[in-house]
Amino acid sequence: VADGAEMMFRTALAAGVDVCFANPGTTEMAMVAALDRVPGIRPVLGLFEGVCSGACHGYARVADRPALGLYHLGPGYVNALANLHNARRSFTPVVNLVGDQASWHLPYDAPLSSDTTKLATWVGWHRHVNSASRLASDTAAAIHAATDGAGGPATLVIPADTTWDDAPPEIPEVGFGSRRTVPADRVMEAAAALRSGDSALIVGGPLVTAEMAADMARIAAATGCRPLRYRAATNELGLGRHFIPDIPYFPEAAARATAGVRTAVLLTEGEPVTFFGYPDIPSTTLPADCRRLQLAGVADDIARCLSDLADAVGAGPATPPPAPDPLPAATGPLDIMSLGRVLAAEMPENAVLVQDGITSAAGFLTMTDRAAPFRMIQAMGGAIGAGLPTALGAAIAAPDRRVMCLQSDGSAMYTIQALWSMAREGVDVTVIMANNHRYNILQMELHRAGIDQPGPNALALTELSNPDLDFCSLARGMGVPASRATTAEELTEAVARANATPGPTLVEAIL
Ligand SMILES: Cc1ncc(C[n+]2csc(CCOP(=O)(O)OP(=O)(O)O)c2C)c(N)n1
Ligand SMILES: [Mg+2]
Repeated sequence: VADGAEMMFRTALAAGVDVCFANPGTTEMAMVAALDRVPGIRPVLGLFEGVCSGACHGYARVADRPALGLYHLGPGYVNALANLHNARRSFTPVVNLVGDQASWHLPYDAPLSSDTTKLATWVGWHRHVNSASRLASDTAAAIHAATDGAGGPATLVIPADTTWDDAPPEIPEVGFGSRRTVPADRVMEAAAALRSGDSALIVGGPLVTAEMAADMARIAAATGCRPLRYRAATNELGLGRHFIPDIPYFPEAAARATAGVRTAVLLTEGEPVTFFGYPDIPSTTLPADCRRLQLAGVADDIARCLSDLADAVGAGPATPPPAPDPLPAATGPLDIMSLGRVLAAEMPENAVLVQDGITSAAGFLTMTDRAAPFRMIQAMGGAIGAGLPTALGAAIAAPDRRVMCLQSDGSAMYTIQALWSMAREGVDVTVIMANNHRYNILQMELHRAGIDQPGPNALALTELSNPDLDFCSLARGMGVPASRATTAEELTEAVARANATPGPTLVEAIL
Protein backbone atom coordinates (compact mmCIF):
# COMPACT_ATOMS: atom_id res chain seq x y z
CA VAL A 1 0.00 0.00 0.00
CA ALA A 2 1.06 3.57 -0.67
CA ASP A 3 1.27 6.28 1.93
CA GLY A 4 0.09 9.87 1.55
CA ALA A 5 3.54 11.18 0.64
CA GLU A 6 3.96 8.69 -2.19
CA MET A 7 0.55 9.56 -3.65
CA MET A 8 1.39 13.26 -3.33
CA PHE A 9 4.52 12.86 -5.45
CA ARG A 10 2.82 10.49 -7.93
CA THR A 11 0.12 13.12 -8.45
CA ALA A 12 2.70 15.85 -9.03
CA LEU A 13 4.54 13.63 -11.50
CA ALA A 14 1.30 12.92 -13.37
CA ALA A 15 1.03 16.68 -13.95
CA GLY A 16 4.63 16.90 -15.20
CA VAL A 17 5.87 18.50 -11.97
CA ASP A 18 9.11 16.59 -11.49
CA VAL A 19 11.66 18.71 -9.57
CA CYS A 20 11.64 19.27 -5.81
CA PHE A 21 13.88 21.91 -4.21
CA ALA A 22 13.98 20.86 -0.60
CA ASN A 23 15.27 21.50 2.87
CA PRO A 24 13.59 18.84 5.02
CA GLY A 25 13.35 18.00 8.71
CA THR A 26 11.85 15.29 10.90
CA THR A 27 8.23 16.06 9.99
CA GLU A 28 9.10 15.48 6.30
CA MET A 29 10.83 12.10 6.67
CA ALA A 30 7.98 10.18 5.01
CA MET A 31 8.22 12.59 2.07
CA VAL A 32 12.00 12.14 1.87
CA ALA A 33 11.61 8.36 1.92
CA ALA A 34 8.83 8.46 -0.69
CA LEU A 35 11.18 10.15 -3.17
CA ASP A 36 13.02 6.83 -3.50
CA ARG A 37 9.74 5.16 -4.46
CA VAL A 38 8.86 7.91 -6.98
CA PRO A 39 12.19 8.19 -8.78
CA GLY A 40 10.79 10.44 -11.53
CA ILE A 41 11.01 13.40 -9.15
CA ARG A 42 14.46 15.00 -8.99
CA PRO A 43 15.32 16.15 -5.47
CA VAL A 44 17.65 19.15 -5.13
CA LEU A 45 18.95 20.08 -1.70
CA GLY A 46 19.17 23.77 -0.86
CA LEU A 47 21.11 24.77 2.25
CA PHE A 48 18.66 27.53 3.13
CA GLU A 49 14.96 27.66 2.32
CA GLY A 50 15.35 30.95 0.43
CA VAL A 51 17.59 29.06 -1.98
CA CYS A 52 14.82 26.52 -2.58
CA SER A 53 12.06 29.09 -3.09
CA GLY A 54 14.23 31.25 -5.37
CA ALA A 55 15.17 28.13 -7.33
CA CYS A 56 11.47 27.25 -7.72
CA HIS A 57 10.99 30.74 -9.16
CA GLY A 58 13.89 30.44 -11.62
CA TYR A 59 12.84 26.94 -12.64
CA ALA A 60 9.28 27.95 -13.53
CA ARG A 61 10.41 31.09 -15.36
CA VAL A 62 12.27 28.84 -17.81
CA ALA A 63 10.33 25.55 -17.76
CA ASP A 64 6.89 27.22 -17.75
CA ARG A 65 5.67 24.76 -15.14
CA PRO A 66 6.01 24.75 -11.37
CA ALA A 67 8.57 22.98 -9.24
CA LEU A 68 7.91 21.73 -5.72
CA GLY A 69 9.45 23.48 -2.72
CA LEU A 70 9.68 21.32 0.41
CA TYR A 71 10.01 23.03 3.81
CA HIS A 72 10.17 22.19 7.50
CA LEU A 73 7.22 23.59 9.49
CA GLY A 74 6.65 27.29 10.15
CA PRO A 75 10.32 28.30 10.62
CA GLY A 76 11.45 26.62 7.40
CA TYR A 77 8.59 28.16 5.47
CA VAL A 78 9.27 31.62 6.87
CA ASN A 79 12.86 31.35 5.66
CA ALA A 80 11.46 30.74 2.17
CA LEU A 81 9.05 33.66 2.16
CA ALA A 82 11.12 36.53 0.68
CA ASN A 83 11.72 34.65 -2.56
CA LEU A 84 8.13 33.40 -2.56
CA HIS A 85 7.15 37.06 -2.42
CA ASN A 86 9.40 37.62 -5.46
CA ALA A 87 7.69 34.67 -7.17
CA ARG A 88 4.25 36.08 -6.42
CA ARG A 89 5.27 39.49 -7.79
CA SER A 90 6.65 37.79 -10.90
CA PHE A 91 3.44 35.73 -11.44
CA THR A 92 5.52 32.57 -11.12
CA PRO A 93 3.77 29.27 -10.35
CA VAL A 94 5.31 27.48 -7.36
CA VAL A 95 3.93 24.61 -5.23
CA ASN A 96 5.02 24.62 -1.58
CA LEU A 97 4.91 21.47 0.53
CA VAL A 98 5.21 22.57 4.14
CA GLY A 99 5.49 19.76 6.64
CA ASP A 100 3.87 20.25 10.03
CA GLN A 101 3.56 18.42 13.34
CA ALA A 102 1.45 15.24 13.31
CA SER A 103 -2.12 16.40 13.89
CA TRP A 104 -2.38 14.65 17.28
CA HIS A 105 0.98 16.10 18.42
CA LEU A 106 0.03 19.72 17.73
CA PRO A 107 -1.92 20.26 21.00
CA TYR A 108 1.25 19.54 23.00
CA ASP A 109 2.81 22.76 21.69
CA ALA A 110 6.22 21.19 21.02
CA PRO A 111 9.21 23.48 20.32
CA LEU A 112 8.91 23.62 16.51
CA SER A 113 5.13 24.10 16.52
CA SER A 114 3.62 27.36 15.31
CA ASP A 115 0.53 28.50 13.44
CA THR A 116 1.86 27.27 10.09
CA THR A 117 -1.50 27.62 8.38
CA LYS A 118 -1.67 31.29 9.31
CA LEU A 119 1.85 31.85 7.90
CA ALA A 120 0.76 30.15 4.69
CA THR A 121 -1.82 32.87 4.02
CA TRP A 122 0.90 35.37 3.12
CA VAL A 123 1.69 34.56 -0.51
CA GLY A 124 -1.49 33.31 -2.08
CA TRP A 125 -3.54 30.11 -2.30
CA HIS A 126 -3.11 27.77 0.69
CA ARG A 127 -4.74 24.70 2.16
CA HIS A 128 -4.29 22.63 5.33
CA VAL A 129 -4.32 18.91 4.50
CA ASN A 130 -6.73 17.02 6.75
CA SER A 131 -6.04 13.38 5.97
CA ALA A 132 -3.75 11.06 4.01
CA SER A 133 -6.63 10.22 1.71
CA ARG A 134 -6.90 13.91 0.74
CA LEU A 135 -3.21 14.62 0.19
CA ALA A 136 -3.17 13.63 -3.49
CA SER A 137 -6.29 15.64 -4.41
CA ASP A 138 -5.03 18.62 -2.40
CA THR A 139 -1.77 18.39 -4.36
CA ALA A 140 -3.75 18.48 -7.60
CA ALA A 141 -5.66 21.52 -6.32
CA ALA A 142 -2.41 23.29 -5.42
CA ILE A 143 -0.90 22.61 -8.85
CA HIS A 144 -4.01 24.00 -10.51
CA ALA A 145 -4.09 27.05 -8.23
CA ALA A 146 -0.42 27.86 -8.85
CA THR A 147 -0.87 27.83 -12.62
CA ASP A 148 -4.35 29.32 -13.01
CA GLY A 149 -4.91 32.93 -14.05
CA ALA A 150 -2.11 35.20 -12.85
CA GLY A 151 -0.08 32.27 -11.48
CA GLY A 152 1.82 32.34 -8.22
CA PRO A 153 2.77 30.33 -5.15
CA ALA A 154 0.30 27.81 -3.74
CA THR A 155 0.98 26.25 -0.35
CA LEU A 156 -0.05 22.98 1.29
CA VAL A 157 0.41 22.64 5.03
CA ILE A 158 0.93 18.91 5.51
CA PRO A 159 0.70 17.31 8.96
CA ALA A 160 3.21 14.48 9.22
CA ASP A 161 0.55 11.82 9.83
CA THR A 162 -1.07 12.61 6.47
CA THR A 163 2.24 11.71 4.79
CA TRP A 164 2.81 8.36 6.53
CA ASP A 165 -0.77 7.09 6.83
CA ASP A 166 -2.03 4.73 4.11
CA ALA A 167 -3.63 6.44 1.14
CA PRO A 168 -5.80 5.13 -1.71
CA PRO A 169 -3.59 4.32 -4.71
CA GLU A 170 -5.65 6.37 -7.24
CA ILE A 171 -4.04 9.43 -8.82
CA PRO A 172 -6.68 12.17 -9.03
CA GLU A 173 -7.29 14.23 -12.14
CA VAL A 174 -4.53 16.81 -12.24
CA GLY A 175 -3.58 19.55 -14.69
CA PHE A 176 -2.54 23.15 -15.12
CA GLY A 177 -4.85 26.15 -15.04
CA SER A 178 -5.24 28.64 -17.85
CA ARG A 179 -5.36 32.32 -18.70
CA ARG A 180 -8.43 34.20 -19.88
CA THR A 181 -9.00 35.60 -23.35
CA VAL A 182 -9.72 39.32 -23.59
CA PRO A 183 -13.04 39.92 -25.42
CA ALA A 184 -12.91 41.45 -28.91
CA ASP A 185 -14.98 44.53 -28.05
CA ARG A 186 -12.45 45.58 -25.41
CA VAL A 187 -9.65 45.14 -27.95
CA MET A 188 -11.54 47.37 -30.43
CA GLU A 189 -12.02 50.04 -27.79
CA ALA A 190 -8.29 49.98 -27.00
CA ALA A 191 -7.41 50.16 -30.69
CA ALA A 192 -9.45 53.37 -30.99
CA ALA A 193 -7.82 54.78 -27.85
CA LEU A 194 -4.33 54.12 -29.21
CA ARG A 195 -5.15 56.01 -32.39
CA SER A 196 -6.32 59.08 -30.46
CA GLY A 197 -2.82 60.60 -30.33
CA ASP A 198 -0.29 60.98 -27.47
CA SER A 199 -0.95 57.39 -26.45
CA ALA A 200 1.20 54.77 -24.76
CA LEU A 201 1.04 50.98 -24.90
CA ILE A 202 2.30 49.53 -21.61
CA VAL A 203 2.95 45.79 -21.47
CA GLY A 204 4.26 43.46 -18.75
CA GLY A 205 3.36 40.29 -16.90
CA PRO A 206 5.09 36.93 -16.54
CA LEU A 207 6.74 36.85 -19.98
CA VAL A 208 7.22 39.31 -22.82
CA THR A 209 8.41 37.24 -25.76
CA ALA A 210 10.25 38.47 -28.85
CA GLU A 211 6.98 38.07 -30.78
CA MET A 212 5.15 40.24 -28.25
CA ALA A 213 7.83 42.94 -28.54
CA ALA A 214 7.50 42.74 -32.34
CA ASP A 215 3.71 43.14 -32.02
CA MET A 216 4.27 46.19 -29.81
CA ALA A 217 6.57 47.67 -32.46
CA ARG A 218 3.96 46.98 -35.18
CA ILE A 219 1.22 48.60 -33.13
CA ALA A 220 3.46 51.60 -32.45
CA ALA A 221 4.22 51.97 -36.16
CA ALA A 222 0.51 51.84 -37.03
CA THR A 223 -0.75 54.20 -34.31
CA GLY A 224 2.17 56.40 -33.28
CA CYS A 225 1.83 55.20 -29.66
CA ARG A 226 4.79 54.97 -27.28
CA PRO A 227 5.55 51.31 -26.40
CA LEU A 228 6.81 50.67 -22.86
CA ARG A 229 7.37 47.70 -20.56
CA TYR A 230 6.20 47.68 -16.97
CA ARG A 231 6.51 44.76 -14.53
CA ALA A 232 7.71 42.31 -17.14
CA ALA A 233 9.22 39.44 -15.14
CA THR A 234 10.82 37.63 -18.06
CA ASN A 235 11.84 39.12 -21.37
CA GLU A 236 13.23 37.78 -24.63
CA LEU A 237 15.87 40.31 -25.65
CA GLY A 238 18.95 40.66 -27.82
CA LEU A 239 19.99 41.11 -31.43
CA GLY A 240 17.16 41.05 -33.96
CA ARG A 241 14.53 41.74 -31.31
CA HIS A 242 12.73 45.03 -30.81
CA PHE A 243 14.11 47.10 -27.95
CA ILE A 244 11.12 48.27 -25.87
CA PRO A 245 12.21 50.45 -22.94
CA ASP A 246 11.19 49.70 -19.37
CA ILE A 247 9.53 52.40 -17.28
CA PRO A 248 12.55 53.39 -15.17
CA TYR A 249 12.98 52.72 -11.44
CA PHE A 250 13.47 56.24 -10.09
CA PRO A 251 10.25 58.32 -10.06
CA GLU A 252 11.65 61.36 -11.88
CA ALA A 253 12.90 59.20 -14.77
CA ALA A 254 9.64 57.25 -14.77
CA ALA A 255 7.64 60.48 -15.01
CA ARG A 256 9.83 61.62 -17.93
CA ALA A 257 9.22 58.32 -19.71
CA THR A 258 5.46 58.88 -19.63
CA ALA A 259 5.35 62.70 -19.82
CA GLY A 260 2.76 63.97 -22.29
CA VAL A 261 0.87 60.67 -22.48
CA ARG A 262 -2.86 61.42 -22.67
CA THR A 263 -4.11 57.84 -23.13
CA ALA A 264 -2.43 54.75 -21.68
CA VAL A 265 -3.50 51.27 -22.76
CA LEU A 266 -2.33 48.81 -20.11
CA LEU A 267 -1.64 45.10 -20.56
CA THR A 268 0.15 44.41 -17.29
CA GLU A 269 -0.36 44.40 -13.52
CA GLY A 270 -2.19 47.65 -12.77
CA GLU A 271 -0.93 51.10 -13.71
CA PRO A 272 2.71 52.12 -13.24
CA VAL A 273 3.57 53.16 -9.68
CA THR A 274 6.84 54.15 -8.06
CA PHE A 275 8.70 51.52 -6.02
CA PHE A 276 8.52 53.68 -2.90
CA GLY A 277 6.75 56.77 -1.65
CA TYR A 278 8.86 59.93 -1.43
CA PRO A 279 7.75 63.27 0.03
CA ASP A 280 5.98 65.45 -2.56
CA ILE A 281 6.29 62.89 -5.37
CA PRO A 282 3.16 61.20 -6.75
CA SER A 283 2.94 57.45 -6.27
CA THR A 284 1.65 56.92 -9.80
CA THR A 285 3.95 57.73 -12.69
CA LEU A 286 1.47 58.45 -15.50
CA PRO A 287 0.40 62.09 -15.85
CA ALA A 288 -2.55 62.81 -13.55
CA ASP A 289 -4.91 63.72 -16.40
CA CYS A 290 -3.97 60.70 -18.53
CA ARG A 291 -6.82 58.34 -19.43
CA ARG A 292 -6.10 54.78 -18.25
CA LEU A 293 -7.52 51.83 -20.15
CA GLN A 294 -6.75 48.47 -18.52
CA LEU A 295 -7.07 46.18 -21.53
CA ALA A 296 -5.57 43.04 -19.99
CA GLY A 297 -4.25 42.00 -16.61
CA VAL A 298 -1.83 39.27 -15.65
CA ALA A 299 -4.60 36.68 -15.41
CA ASP A 300 -5.27 37.24 -19.14
CA ASP A 301 -3.50 35.87 -22.19
CA ILE A 302 -1.50 39.03 -22.88
CA ALA A 303 0.34 37.60 -25.92
CA ARG A 304 -2.92 36.77 -27.67
CA CYS A 305 -4.41 40.12 -26.69
CA LEU A 306 -1.44 41.97 -28.21
CA SER A 307 -1.69 40.10 -31.48
CA ASP A 308 -5.47 40.77 -31.59
CA LEU A 309 -4.71 44.43 -30.90
CA ALA A 310 -2.19 44.51 -33.76
CA ASP A 311 -4.91 43.18 -36.08
CA ALA A 312 -7.43 45.67 -34.72
CA VAL A 313 -5.21 48.67 -35.45
CA GLY A 314 -4.44 47.28 -38.92
CA ALA A 315 -0.74 46.91 -38.14
CA GLY A 316 1.57 45.92 -40.98
CA PRO A 317 3.71 42.79 -40.95
CA ALA A 318 6.49 42.43 -38.39
CA THR A 319 9.74 44.02 -39.53
CA PRO A 320 13.15 43.43 -37.99
CA PRO A 321 14.40 46.27 -35.81
CA PRO A 322 17.12 48.55 -37.19
CA ALA A 323 20.56 47.04 -36.63
CA PRO A 324 22.28 48.71 -33.67
CA ASP A 325 25.79 50.17 -34.03
CA PRO A 326 28.40 47.55 -33.20
CA LEU A 327 29.68 47.76 -29.65
CA PRO A 328 33.31 48.82 -29.30
CA ALA A 329 35.33 46.27 -27.34
CA ALA A 330 35.52 47.12 -23.66
CA THR A 331 38.96 48.05 -22.36
CA GLY A 332 40.51 49.43 -19.20
CA PRO A 333 39.28 49.52 -15.62
CA LEU A 334 35.88 48.03 -14.89
CA ASP A 335 32.87 50.26 -14.42
CA ILE A 336 29.20 49.62 -15.02
CA MET A 337 29.47 50.53 -18.72
CA SER A 338 32.47 48.33 -19.48
CA LEU A 339 30.94 45.53 -17.40
CA GLY A 340 27.79 45.85 -19.53
CA ARG A 341 29.80 45.70 -22.74
CA VAL A 342 31.63 42.56 -21.68
CA LEU A 343 28.38 40.85 -20.74
CA ALA A 344 26.73 41.89 -24.03
CA ALA A 345 29.73 40.70 -26.05
CA GLU A 346 30.13 37.38 -24.23
CA MET A 347 26.45 36.40 -23.99
CA PRO A 348 26.13 32.93 -25.51
CA GLU A 349 23.37 32.47 -28.08
CA ASN A 350 20.07 31.43 -26.42
CA ALA A 351 21.41 31.97 -22.90
CA VAL A 352 19.24 32.63 -19.86
CA LEU A 353 20.37 35.74 -17.99
CA VAL A 354 19.36 36.11 -14.37
CA GLN A 355 19.63 39.85 -13.84
CA ASP A 356 20.22 40.71 -10.19
CA GLY A 357 23.00 43.27 -10.64
CA ILE A 358 21.03 46.10 -8.99
CA THR A 359 22.99 49.32 -9.75
CA SER A 360 25.76 47.43 -11.57
CA ALA A 361 23.24 46.32 -14.23
CA ALA A 362 22.48 49.88 -15.32
CA GLY A 363 25.09 49.86 -18.11
CA PHE A 364 24.12 46.49 -19.53
CA LEU A 365 20.42 47.37 -19.53
CA THR A 366 21.10 50.16 -22.07
CA MET A 367 22.68 47.68 -24.51
CA THR A 368 20.62 44.49 -24.30
CA ASP A 369 19.93 44.77 -28.04
CA ARG A 370 23.64 44.20 -28.76
CA ALA A 371 23.84 40.78 -27.12
CA ALA A 372 23.09 37.48 -28.84
CA PRO A 373 19.39 36.59 -28.29
CA PHE A 374 18.75 35.67 -24.66
CA ARG A 375 16.00 35.39 -22.07
CA MET A 376 16.27 37.69 -19.06
CA ILE A 377 14.71 36.90 -15.70
CA GLN A 378 14.40 39.58 -13.04
CA ALA A 379 12.65 39.19 -9.69
CA MET A 380 9.85 41.75 -9.65
CA GLY A 381 9.23 41.72 -5.91
CA GLY A 382 12.23 43.81 -4.91
CA ALA A 383 13.23 41.43 -2.09
CA ILE A 384 16.97 40.99 -2.55
CA GLY A 385 18.64 37.61 -2.44
CA ALA A 386 16.90 36.26 -5.53
CA GLY A 387 19.66 36.05 -8.12
CA LEU A 388 21.81 33.02 -7.29
CA PRO A 389 18.86 30.76 -6.36
CA THR A 390 16.99 31.86 -9.49
CA ALA A 391 20.04 30.92 -11.58
CA LEU A 392 20.19 27.51 -9.90
CA GLY A 393 16.54 26.82 -10.73
CA ALA A 394 16.83 28.19 -14.28
CA ALA A 395 19.83 25.96 -14.93
CA ILE A 396 18.02 22.85 -13.69
CA ALA A 397 15.16 23.74 -16.06
CA ALA A 398 17.47 24.38 -19.03
CA PRO A 399 20.31 21.84 -19.00
CA ASP A 400 21.04 22.60 -22.66
CA ARG A 401 21.47 26.35 -22.20
CA ARG A 402 24.13 28.45 -20.47
CA VAL A 403 22.76 30.43 -17.56
CA MET A 404 24.44 33.77 -16.94
CA CYS A 405 23.90 35.43 -13.59
CA LEU A 406 24.72 39.10 -13.13
CA GLN A 407 24.76 39.35 -9.36
CA SER A 408 25.46 42.26 -7.01
CA ASP A 409 27.53 41.65 -3.87
CA GLY A 410 25.09 42.70 -1.17
CA SER A 411 22.16 40.76 -2.59
CA ALA A 412 24.41 37.73 -3.17
CA MET A 413 25.19 37.36 0.53
CA TYR A 414 21.55 36.62 1.41
CA THR A 415 21.59 33.31 -0.42
CA ILE A 416 25.26 32.69 -1.24
CA GLN A 417 24.92 28.99 -0.42
CA ALA A 418 23.07 28.55 -3.72
CA LEU A 419 26.62 28.17 -5.12
CA TRP A 420 27.00 24.87 -3.28
CA SER A 421 23.81 23.49 -4.86
CA MET A 422 25.07 24.65 -8.28
CA ALA A 423 28.32 22.74 -7.75
CA ARG A 424 26.57 19.65 -6.47
CA GLU A 425 24.10 19.58 -9.37
CA GLY A 426 26.85 20.41 -11.87
CA VAL A 427 24.74 23.05 -13.62
CA ASP A 428 26.21 25.30 -16.34
CA VAL A 429 26.09 28.72 -14.71
CA THR A 430 28.45 31.66 -15.18
CA VAL A 431 28.11 33.99 -12.21
CA ILE A 432 29.45 37.52 -12.73
CA MET A 433 29.70 38.86 -9.19
CA ALA A 434 29.62 42.66 -9.39
CA ASN A 435 31.53 43.60 -6.26
CA ASN A 436 31.25 47.32 -5.54
CA HIS A 437 31.81 46.75 -1.80
CA ARG A 438 28.65 48.56 -0.83
CA TYR A 439 24.88 48.75 -0.80
CA ASN A 440 25.22 51.29 -3.58
CA ILE A 441 21.51 51.81 -4.15
CA LEU A 442 21.04 52.72 -0.50
CA GLN A 443 23.85 55.26 -0.75
CA MET A 444 22.06 56.69 -3.80
CA GLU A 445 18.83 56.83 -1.81
CA LEU A 446 20.64 58.67 1.01
CA HIS A 447 21.86 61.13 -1.60
CA ARG A 448 18.30 61.52 -2.93
CA ALA A 449 17.15 62.26 0.63
CA GLY A 450 19.61 65.18 0.63
CA ILE A 451 22.35 63.48 2.65
CA ASP A 452 25.46 64.14 0.57
CA GLN A 453 27.97 63.37 3.31
CA PRO A 454 26.66 60.26 5.11
CA GLY A 455 27.82 60.07 8.72
CA PRO A 456 29.82 57.14 10.10
CA ASN A 457 26.70 55.28 11.17
CA ALA A 458 24.99 55.68 7.81
CA LEU A 459 28.21 54.47 6.18
CA ALA A 460 28.43 51.54 8.59
CA LEU A 461 25.02 50.40 7.39
CA THR A 462 25.72 50.83 3.67
CA GLU A 463 29.41 49.90 3.16
CA LEU A 464 30.35 46.23 2.72
CA SER A 465 33.96 46.69 3.76
CA ASN A 466 36.08 46.07 6.85
CA PRO A 467 36.41 43.22 6.16
CA ASP A 468 36.02 43.04 2.37
CA LEU A 469 34.09 40.06 1.07
CA ASP A 470 36.27 37.63 -0.89
CA PHE A 471 33.85 36.00 -3.32
CA CYS A 472 36.54 33.82 -4.90
CA SER A 473 37.21 32.15 -1.55
CA LEU A 474 33.50 31.87 -0.79
CA ALA A 475 32.89 30.19 -4.15
CA ARG A 476 35.84 27.80 -3.88
CA GLY A 477 34.75 26.86 -0.39
CA MET A 478 31.49 25.63 -1.90
CA GLY A 479 33.09 23.77 -4.80
CA VAL A 480 32.72 26.47 -7.46
CA PRO A 481 35.88 27.50 -9.35
CA ALA A 482 36.44 31.26 -9.32
CA SER A 483 38.66 34.06 -10.56
CA ARG A 484 38.86 37.82 -10.12
CA ALA A 485 38.84 40.56 -12.77
CA THR A 486 39.71 44.21 -12.31
CA THR A 487 39.84 45.23 -15.99
CA ALA A 488 37.49 44.73 -18.93
CA GLU A 489 40.13 42.59 -20.67
CA GLU A 490 40.42 40.29 -17.65
CA LEU A 491 36.66 40.04 -17.34
CA THR A 492 36.25 39.20 -21.04
CA GLU A 493 38.85 36.46 -20.76
CA ALA A 494 37.38 35.01 -17.56
CA VAL A 495 33.77 35.04 -18.77
CA ALA A 496 34.72 33.43 -22.09
CA ARG A 497 36.59 30.71 -20.18
CA ALA A 498 33.70 30.19 -17.76
CA ASN A 499 31.20 29.89 -20.62
CA ALA A 500 33.37 27.20 -22.21
CA THR A 501 33.66 25.21 -18.96
CA PRO A 502 30.96 22.74 -17.93
CA GLY A 503 29.48 23.35 -14.48
CA PRO A 504 29.32 26.57 -12.51
CA THR A 505 32.07 29.21 -12.42
CA LEU A 506 32.15 32.50 -10.56
CA VAL A 507 33.95 35.57 -11.90
CA GLU A 508 34.33 38.35 -9.38
CA ALA A 509 34.23 41.73 -11.13
CA ILE A 510 35.78 44.41 -8.92
CA LEU A 511 34.09 47.75 -9.48
C1 LIG B 1 14.80 41.33 1.71
C2 LIG B 1 15.32 42.71 1.56
N1 LIG B 1 16.08 43.27 2.52
C3 LIG B 1 16.57 44.50 2.37
C4 LIG B 1 16.29 45.23 1.25
C5 LIG B 1 16.78 46.65 1.13
N2 LIG B 1 17.80 46.76 0.09
C6 LIG B 1 17.51 47.11 -1.17
S1 LIG B 1 18.83 47.16 -2.15
C7 LIG B 1 19.85 46.71 -0.88
C8 LIG B 1 21.32 46.59 -1.08
C9 LIG B 1 21.74 46.21 -2.45
O1 LIG B 1 23.14 46.12 -2.49
P1 LIG B 1 23.84 45.31 -3.60
O2 LIG B 1 23.14 44.03 -3.80
O3 LIG B 1 25.29 45.24 -3.28
O4 LIG B 1 23.59 46.18 -4.91
P2 LIG B 1 24.14 47.65 -5.23
O5 LIG B 1 23.12 48.58 -4.66
O6 LIG B 1 25.47 47.80 -4.60
O7 LIG B 1 24.18 47.71 -6.72
C10 LIG B 1 19.15 46.53 0.29
C11 LIG B 1 19.75 46.12 1.57
C12 LIG B 1 15.49 44.62 0.26
N3 LIG B 1 15.16 45.25 -0.87
N4 LIG B 1 15.05 43.37 0.43
MG1 LIG C 1 26.86 46.32 -3.95
